[in-house]
Amino acid sequence: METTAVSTSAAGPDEFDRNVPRICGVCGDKATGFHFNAMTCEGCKGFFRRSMKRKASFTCPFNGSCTITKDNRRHCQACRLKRCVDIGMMKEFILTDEEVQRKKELIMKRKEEEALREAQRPRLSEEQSQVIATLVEAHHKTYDDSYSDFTRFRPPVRDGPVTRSASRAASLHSLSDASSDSFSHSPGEWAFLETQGHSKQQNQPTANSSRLSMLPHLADLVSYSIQKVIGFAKMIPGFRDLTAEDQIALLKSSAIEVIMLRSNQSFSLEDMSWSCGAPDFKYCINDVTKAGHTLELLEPLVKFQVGLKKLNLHEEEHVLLMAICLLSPDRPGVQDHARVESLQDRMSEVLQAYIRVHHPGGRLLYAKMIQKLADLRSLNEEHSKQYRSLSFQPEHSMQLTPLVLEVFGSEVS
Ligand code: VDX
Repeated sequence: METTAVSTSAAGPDEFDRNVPRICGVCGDKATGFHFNAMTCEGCKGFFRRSMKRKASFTCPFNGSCTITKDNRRHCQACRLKRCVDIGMMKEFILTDEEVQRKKELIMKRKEEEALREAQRPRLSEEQSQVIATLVEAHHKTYDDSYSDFTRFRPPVRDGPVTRSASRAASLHSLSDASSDSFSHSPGEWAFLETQGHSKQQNQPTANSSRLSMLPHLADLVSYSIQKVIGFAKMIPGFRDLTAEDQIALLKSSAIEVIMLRSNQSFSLEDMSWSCGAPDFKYCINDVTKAGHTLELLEPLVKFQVGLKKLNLHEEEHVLLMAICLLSPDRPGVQDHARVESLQDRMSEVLQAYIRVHHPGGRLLYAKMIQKLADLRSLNEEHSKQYRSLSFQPEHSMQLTPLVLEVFGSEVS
């Protein structure tokens, strides 16, 4: 016998979309789907199939017009079957035993394939997941999104435009004459700041601008951040097992990089600045020049922040990147290079596995993140240069904190 092999009981994709009440069209019981072309319950589905297979013929003991309900559906087979046909059930939709068998096999095969796919899906090992959980927790414990501690820093002071002397104060060339605004000297690379539109008066070093009005606040922010970075580092699996000397070498050389990385969390693409809650704690490039830094650092620093922000890192990736940065074996002063390298390698593997498993479309992400580490090296280099000029000037270095002086200082322990 030729029967159409159509899936009747398995729900087709559109079956649940069809706006049909899930009530059996034969008896009114709860329906389980379309069976042999009509929405029915399991009972009426079975009844129809059995009746067709047996080629049964029933006669109604009453007058051939019984109303079939859930409770009386067994009473009159003739009217129940008539109702089946009336609502569209068709024997052509019944599968032969062979077809039933083939269909079962097909379902089994699909299930097995799915199980295989599931088993082959790349996964993070228990240990790798643990590393991530530890780092995320470490970061939460050391990065306060409310920035409420910032009120304890020396307050930010934003007055007047940056004058030539303020910029020059930060540069090595002006060591001996940080506050004399002499035009007869070589103008230097910052001369463009005063080419047009600046009145003589604006170019006069005001007490505040030559004093770098933002330095106290930003020095405190950075000092506070160094403490947090140290706290984070201590929670990186394996970090505490390094010698104290290596821990210090890693922290001293990477602190500014990790600060630049973590600060991305407060960086906003909309206003191209770091926004830390209160309006007072929003830092733009101009504010940082008032802490003695120049565009030679700040322009690439902001570019870096923009690029990093656009990677849209998951928090897991963000914390792994900070850990990888901190665990760079090639930092000056590191003794046990091999040990640091193996810790870093472990983090890199976790990061790559994480991206593979959890970051859709992250095929190139790892490479882009590693490029960010390279960018950080050159930002570090430029910061060190500018920090040196700053720290050579007692009137500015006195505004720093002991921790900043120690960490950014050139002394070796
Ligand atoms: O995200 O040479 C994070 C916590 C918050 C805020 C924050 C922002 C970082 C910024 C914005 C954090 C201001 C200018 C900073 C920049 C990172 C580096 C840069 C501090 C710190 C300065 C070039 C650093 C100068 C330091 C010094 C004056 C000592 O932790």
